[in-house]
Amino acid sequence: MSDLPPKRSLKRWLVTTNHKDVGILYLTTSLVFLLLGGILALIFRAHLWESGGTGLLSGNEFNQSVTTHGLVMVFWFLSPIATGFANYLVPLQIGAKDLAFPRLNALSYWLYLFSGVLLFISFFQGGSWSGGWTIYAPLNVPMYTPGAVIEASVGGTMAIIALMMFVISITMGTINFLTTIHRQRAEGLGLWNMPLFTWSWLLTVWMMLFAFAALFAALIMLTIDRVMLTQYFATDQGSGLLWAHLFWFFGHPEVYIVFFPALGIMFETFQTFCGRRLVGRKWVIISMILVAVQSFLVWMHHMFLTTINLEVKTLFMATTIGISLPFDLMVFALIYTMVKGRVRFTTPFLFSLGALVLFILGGITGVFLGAVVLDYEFRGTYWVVAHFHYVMVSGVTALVGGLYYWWPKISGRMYHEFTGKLHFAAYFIGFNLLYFPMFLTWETPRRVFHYSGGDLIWHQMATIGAFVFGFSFLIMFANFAWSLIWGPKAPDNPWKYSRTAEWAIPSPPPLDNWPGRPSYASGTLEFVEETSAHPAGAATDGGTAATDGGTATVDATVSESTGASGDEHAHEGEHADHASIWPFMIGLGTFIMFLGMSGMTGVVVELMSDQIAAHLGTEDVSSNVNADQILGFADMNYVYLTFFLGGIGFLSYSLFMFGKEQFNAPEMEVAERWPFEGVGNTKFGVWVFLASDVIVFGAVIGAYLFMRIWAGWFTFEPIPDYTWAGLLNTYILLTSSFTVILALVMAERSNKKGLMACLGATIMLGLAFMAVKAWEWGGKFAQGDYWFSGLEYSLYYVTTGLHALHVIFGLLVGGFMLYRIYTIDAYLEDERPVEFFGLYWHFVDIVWVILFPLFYLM
Ligand code: HEM
Ligand SMILES: [Cu+2]
Repeated sequence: MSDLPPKRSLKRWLVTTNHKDVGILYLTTSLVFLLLGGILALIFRAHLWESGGTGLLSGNEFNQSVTTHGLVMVFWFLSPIATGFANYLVPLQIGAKDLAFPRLNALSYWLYLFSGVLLFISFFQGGSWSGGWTIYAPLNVPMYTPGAVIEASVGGTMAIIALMMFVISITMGTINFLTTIHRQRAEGLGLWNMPLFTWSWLLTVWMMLFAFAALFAALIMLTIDRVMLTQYFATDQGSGLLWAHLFWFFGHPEVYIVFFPALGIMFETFQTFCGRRLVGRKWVIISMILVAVQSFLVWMHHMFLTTINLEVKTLFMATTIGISLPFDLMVFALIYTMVKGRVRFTTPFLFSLGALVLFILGGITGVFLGAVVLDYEFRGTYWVVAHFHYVMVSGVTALVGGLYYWWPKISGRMYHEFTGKLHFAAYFIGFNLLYFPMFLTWETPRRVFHYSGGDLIWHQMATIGAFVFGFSFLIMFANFAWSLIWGPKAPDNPWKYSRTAEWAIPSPPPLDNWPGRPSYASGTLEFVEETSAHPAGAATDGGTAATDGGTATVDATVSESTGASGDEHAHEGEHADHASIWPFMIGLGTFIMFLGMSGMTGVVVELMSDQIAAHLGTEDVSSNVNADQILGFADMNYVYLTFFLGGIGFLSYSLFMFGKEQFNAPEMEVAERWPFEGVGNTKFGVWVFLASDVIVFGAVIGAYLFMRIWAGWFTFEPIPDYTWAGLLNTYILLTSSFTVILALVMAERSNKKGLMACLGATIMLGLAFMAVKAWEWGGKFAQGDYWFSGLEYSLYYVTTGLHALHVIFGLLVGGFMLYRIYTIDAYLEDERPVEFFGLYWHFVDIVWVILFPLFYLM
């Protein structure tokens, strides 16, 4: 850990872990992706100027542009821009000094940035993924995309791996934010009193945790299909439906994940610019919680056109339409806040209001799609395109409002108000010109560039709208550039009625956020001396604390009532160090490794070509796969191989250095933590991580059950014939759970030798498990049974292989800990890391206890 270089140096941005810096990085990066995604859209809208296409793009290029546009906008722009706001603002709104794990936060960012770079590299690998952002099976595996697209299989794999890397970044972010919001709230700030943006973000990250884990599992299976030739999504045995279930179990919550932060911004800006607290604030929060839970119960409305029976479809129609009720409540709360307050039409408010209008239109047209019968008609048409753009870009609208709202806080300067309004006018007109005609062209199939001549005029209007809409963003960038150079200095609080804590400190806020320790114990925000005794039993939820929401009658802003001023001198020296290069290095290592992995299919085929030929020559287990087509992939590409292996080396080294580095995250001594008082940040983080891992395994095991049931449970032929090997391994792992408990006992007694012996025994048992496993797999390979031999084989090898990877990861961590104990007497004073390792290890054991009967006995 070293000092933080000044903001003008590049180095600062490579090593920073400060939440405000990371927030700025997220915001700017996501805006760059917005531009890239927008340019793609303008290109394909230009192509659609004539009904047969203008010839600007080839068919395949059109598909790639549309697909990548969708992926970039949903994943690399819309989710991360909200993460940027959250990074900057959530700690400020809850009175924390930083996120719970600042280095992990920087790591999330670097993984995000590099994953986006990988996505765009895919264009130069023979062409990117072209099968739509929903990546439907079975078109998502190379065997089903012959001809020109097969050459693009490296690029296609790259896009999918890029998405996987993005999901890893998201998962780390969720762990970080959940720990932060649940454990780092300033004294007296109960959950109910949290500002609404933080509330919306809390629910967003909870949804992310579960939704993205399901996507992660799906992407793991897909990547293995593409790189190692397993057959999850290549069969006629339920592949297509399996993908749809996994994707939409993620995909529907995702639409709320991208919308919730926007909703949070709408609540904040409505309060500030209507000068009163949100009407029905508690009910709004309850509605948001309801939506968050219910979002996981509606995914099948994306599958109304499949063979799922009508009763189930009807049920999902009901849950879908039911979810609009809490949304109605939120919409009415916003409208009544306007009616009851005094509105000031500043730029941020205009954008929020615009977002509300668009959301209402998007919501109404969504109910059409939620009705089974109407969906039969509208599904797969431009109606859907129009609907989800109204909803999603409504979210974008509010987020743009957020950019204006917090611009003075982040940049320290005011933007130009009239130009802001001009931007809104161009934006709103452009938007509606772009998307409204799409409702009228609902007979045009989506993602197709040959539309009927009769729709020409609507498509041309949409294309014009697209350019107006795109151009409007240039006004915004010009405004911000002007502001940075010539804009007047922003006061601490430029908005009269904003009440959230970020407005109580200077613009931009100092590195350490607060003079002293923020506290809401008295009902309003105050800064107490860090050294003062902790008052016990502070009021946590009196409902009176002025933490959120303007008021038109009490004319007191936060900064007046708190007396916050510029005297942050006392704390400058204390936290001068926020720097670490290792998050960047780990991101780079992952980048190199994944870049290599995208080209490994050919290497795998080359290495296994004899077995593939022999296998597909003798028995035709999977009738869909043709040996010639697969063998056509053979290509011992040493460049990719080198990247892959080199990346693993680089990554391992960086992780090792990251683990060794001394870094103290700011822990809050006094904080509101209900209901997680006694847990500890890291432990909480480990639990959250394990919760997401449960979903990953749940989805993979679920895929096994799904396909086995599809085949007919008893006609499905399970693979293992070495039942006793599985049984032996069950004993071995269970024993290792005991040794890891003993290790904790030894650590608690500060018994170094005992600790090393018990941890060492755990590692030996883990190695024994892996040895038995290797023997078992070796035996099967000798019989000619490989992971590509058929669907049952894929299921067996991948599910147990994923578990084995978890064991290997545990062994690496365990080995690292052993090294730390040996070299620096680690964990003898503070045994908690041993406990966390134990939690993980027990989890891996429990998974095996589930896998063993499923694969070996049933
Ligand atoms: C207000 C309640 C909503 C309802 C009732 C609703 C309903 C639906 C339905 C039934 C579909 C499937 C249509 C089809 O594929 O035929 C759909 C598609 C979609 N919705 Fe919504 N939706 C709602 C809100 C949202 C929100 C909040 C977002 C995003 C922020 C969103 C984004 C999308 C997207 C991206 C698709 C496209 C799926 C695809 O690519 O096939 N929706 N919606
Ligand atoms: Cu949905």
